[in-house]
Amino acid sequence: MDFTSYIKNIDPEIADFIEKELKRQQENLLMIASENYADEAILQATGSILTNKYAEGYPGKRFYQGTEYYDKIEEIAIERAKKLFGADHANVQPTSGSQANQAVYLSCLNPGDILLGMDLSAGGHLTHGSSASSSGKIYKAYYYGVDPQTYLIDYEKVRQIAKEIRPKIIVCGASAYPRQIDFRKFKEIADEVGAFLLADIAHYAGLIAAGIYDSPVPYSDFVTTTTHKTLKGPRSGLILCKEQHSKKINSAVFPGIQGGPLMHVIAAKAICFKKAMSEEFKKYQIQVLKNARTLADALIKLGYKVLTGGTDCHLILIDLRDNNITGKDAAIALEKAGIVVNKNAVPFDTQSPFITSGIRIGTPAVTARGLKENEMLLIAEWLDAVLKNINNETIINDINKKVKNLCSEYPVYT
Ligand code: DSN
Repeated sequence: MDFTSYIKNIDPEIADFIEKELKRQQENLLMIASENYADEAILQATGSILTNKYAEGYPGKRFYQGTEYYDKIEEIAIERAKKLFGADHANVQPTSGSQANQAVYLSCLNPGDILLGMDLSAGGHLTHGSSASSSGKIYKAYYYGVDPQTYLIDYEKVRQIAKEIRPKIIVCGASAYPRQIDFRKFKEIADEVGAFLLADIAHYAGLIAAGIYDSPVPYSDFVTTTTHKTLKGPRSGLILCKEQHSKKINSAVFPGIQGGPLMHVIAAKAICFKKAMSEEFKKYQIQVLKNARTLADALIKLGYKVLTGGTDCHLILIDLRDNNITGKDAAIALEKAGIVVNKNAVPFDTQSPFITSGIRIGTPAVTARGLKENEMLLIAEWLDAVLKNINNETIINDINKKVKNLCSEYPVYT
């Protein structure tokens, strides 16, 4: 696929970096759990002439003339999102998961209201009330975590905290939690304390769309997601909600926190939702899960501490404290070998977020390029060899050659 022919003539410097990045994506095993390869049709829509126009407002009620086709595109995206997830209402304008969450808070909270979210260090997200984020600055945030023995969410503890602090909203969903979240239980707890329930499914959306991870849609007031992780669409966000919240959600997104919607990205989201309804997408998600489970089992056999003993989704978390390696050193060594993961805090981590004691590994992107269980066993061996020899250049270079060979057998963006 041609990504740079026009750019080269105008800005060879940027074209060169795009070409280099393309090569990086082709020649490495991308195993950051939140990343994926967007299909060519998605890339074409995001690079299309739809970027040229303002369309503030919503279909049928815009602030600019000339939006006839934009209305159609946004209507299609909305209908597909509703159908895909079985939701009453969809707002397809948020430009990211973070903005989707901000809009939900704006729609139903006042500054100083109480929010209960999952602790960042236990696997939650910055926008679930972290003091570094506006969600923790504007609202009064409290946190629940995981059980220190099982690393699973302790729902009784969540209930206890909720009863003590009486939140106006409970946020469930995570960036680094490998197990099924019991959304029904969260709903029970939210009802007991009269709180709204927001489920942030940014990581799990693709698996949910495919029906292999339980959906929070029936239980939640609001569901937010990104569209570029397991969902394999463009870099963007989405809000789903119950009908009674639809008006407030729309005005919280625009004019609440955003101006003109990125209509080229909304077109790409429409394509993404269409693809996510296909049998092929379901097969892909099943393979993502099989691959993550195969990798987890293989790493456990090799002696690694895979938190919770496995996974119900596309990601696994490894606690490296027993291996005497920090997450940072592990991620740097693995990248040299061509296996790109991210350092990740593990629950109750004693290292700083820049160092961490763990790594997070995801299978969406490697599955998208066609890798299956046998390749996961190879990757587990290579991970082990690198982590046991993080300062041995010869071994790391040798693994890198093997990684490049494997990637050439499963090409992307040819
Ligand atoms: N940055 C995303 C992730 O890696 O999980 C969350 O926003």
